[in-house]
Amino acid sequence: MKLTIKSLPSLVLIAVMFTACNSSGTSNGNRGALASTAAEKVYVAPGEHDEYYAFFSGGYSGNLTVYGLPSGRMFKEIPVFSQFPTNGYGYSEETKPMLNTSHGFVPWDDLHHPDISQTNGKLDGRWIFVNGNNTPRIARIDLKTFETEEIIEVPNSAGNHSSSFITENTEYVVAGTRFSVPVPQQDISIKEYKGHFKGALSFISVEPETGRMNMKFQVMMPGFNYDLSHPGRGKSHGWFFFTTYNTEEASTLLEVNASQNDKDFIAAINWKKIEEYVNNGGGTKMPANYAHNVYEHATHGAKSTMLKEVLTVDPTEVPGAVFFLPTPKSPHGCDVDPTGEYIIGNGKLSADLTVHSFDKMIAAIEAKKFDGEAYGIPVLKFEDVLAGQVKSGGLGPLHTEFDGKGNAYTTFFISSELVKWNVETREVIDRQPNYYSVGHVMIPGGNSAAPFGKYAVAMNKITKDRYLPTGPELEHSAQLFDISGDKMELLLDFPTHGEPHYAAGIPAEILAPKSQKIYRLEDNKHPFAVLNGEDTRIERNGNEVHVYMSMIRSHFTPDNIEGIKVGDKVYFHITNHEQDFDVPHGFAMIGANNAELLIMPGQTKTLVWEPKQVGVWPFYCTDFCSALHQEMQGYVRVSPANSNIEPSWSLGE
Ligand code: K7E
Ligand code: CUA
Repeated sequence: MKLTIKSLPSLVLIAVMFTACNSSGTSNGNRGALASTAAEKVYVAPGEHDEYYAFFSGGYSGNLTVYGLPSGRMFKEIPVFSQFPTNGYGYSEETKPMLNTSHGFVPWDDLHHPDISQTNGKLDGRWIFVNGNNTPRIARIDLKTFETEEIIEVPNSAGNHSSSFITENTEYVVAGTRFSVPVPQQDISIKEYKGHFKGALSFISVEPETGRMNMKFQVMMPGFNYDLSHPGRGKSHGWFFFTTYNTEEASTLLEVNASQNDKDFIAAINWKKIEEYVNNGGGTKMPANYAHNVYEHATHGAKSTMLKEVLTVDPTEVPGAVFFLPTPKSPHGCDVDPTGEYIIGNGKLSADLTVHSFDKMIAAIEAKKFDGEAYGIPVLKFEDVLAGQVKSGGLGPLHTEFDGKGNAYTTFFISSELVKWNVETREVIDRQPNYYSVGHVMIPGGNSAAPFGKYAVAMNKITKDRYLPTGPELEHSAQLFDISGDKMELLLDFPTHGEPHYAAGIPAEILAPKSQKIYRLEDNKHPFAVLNGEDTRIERNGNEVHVYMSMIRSHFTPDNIEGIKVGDKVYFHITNHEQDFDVPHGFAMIGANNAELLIMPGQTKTLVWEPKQVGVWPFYCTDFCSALHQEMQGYVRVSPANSNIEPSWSLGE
């Protein structure tokens, strides 16, 4: 079927009708979920552990959620770009700097693509990188502590979507702009978009020991939309591939105007070549303003630094570094197979999948077989780089993942299905319906040279009748498939939180043994920590009051505080003296305008409270920590602003 813009709405309608009336359990997939073998395959007996961790992006929740596979049980939500009252992230004084940006404090984002660090193309399980789309940021989460350790803002970027994918030795985490913008930002008419806006592709280096990120360089590309990206690997290591759409450079009604060209491009970037160029002094430093926020486990606190300069590279100045591969038709996913030979472009408006060959691309470049240029960047000929097409018979292809056994799995949003095909022969092997309208699919290690091809998880956009109704909105649904055989078998539906776009999975045996149990008190370098009895105190400095407090089962030291006045700004610096796994304490203060705190064993955290009313006000522990948890409480006496009562504290008097 030829897909035109005019026919698209009716296709969407047909697809919706198809999926909506296909819910009566008549398909293979649905029966599979009811079969007892499927139940056995996902049953993790009480006390047993799952085989894989799966990290799901939270989309507009701004956070990352952690699940077990195959059970589909949710283990944790890791706050990244969003304030999280559950543990005080983004509310405590220590973590507020993590959410600082050039736009000020931005306590949420739209998180799409987790990617786990790699060594030699294999998952090493040290860190997971994620992108914030809205206020362009990349975050690094430590997989020993499951805490966000670092966030770097991406200047000259907007809708940071072709992010945050890493190279095979985690040399770089790469972030591409979805929306092109004026660079530097300026006050010009939107009608001047064409030719005047730029698309920045950022290469953020990762320090091998610590994981620290540094904005190494930005390639300033033409003003297209850069949608997704993946690294080369194996023989294509050193290259990075980005899908583009809106090569028309339309600035209004993109739904129509950005769908005019029969082909858009995959941009192939030889980052090794550009790295060499900048290491030899190439590139142009330009003024910029972007935040770099780093959390230190030693001090249990974050610092935000504003950076003022970024190194930009004009791709036409580095011959042989950037090429365009014509790809039909507004491609979304850009996926590289585990061998590094095939680059798959999924044209959202094309029924066929485009499979490019890395070898053919190199041969065409060496033979200088170009088909013109775009803004000085050579365009290769479609036929010269094409390995072949998958006549999929599906509609609206989005994303592809690999099982490491020569098969690819592509999601189709419109026809709502997962299609398995052979990477070499490009023949379709199997197709299974999704309920409904699938976005990404994830196979643990699927974006690496060595995937674990046992399970695939489809992440669906529409849940509809799959769960009990919960008002107008339902949580999105994930579907777990067993992909160990020729045919995929649907095993399980489970709800996910926020809007998962991509996910990343890793065998539990890689992460679990390294998981940190406590923070050692003797390593606590927090400047306001209370490490022994003498440190407990209250200091007044004008209307700022610092309370140095500790907690252990089942009391606070101190538990009674006097001499606080209306109009004071009270900083509770609280150190958890427990050294036992899984024994946090909470701290909640009546009338606090921020959050409570959840403080891990050995950690110090600070909550600010500004009392507004005279009286005696209680605080308490929010985490049921012992049989005497309900006794874990205290009082603060608040006197009038003009009172002379000196600060004092007590315990057990
Ligand atoms: Cu297709 Cu942001 Cu990767 Cu959503 S994206 S589905
Ligand atoms: Cu400490 Cu409850």
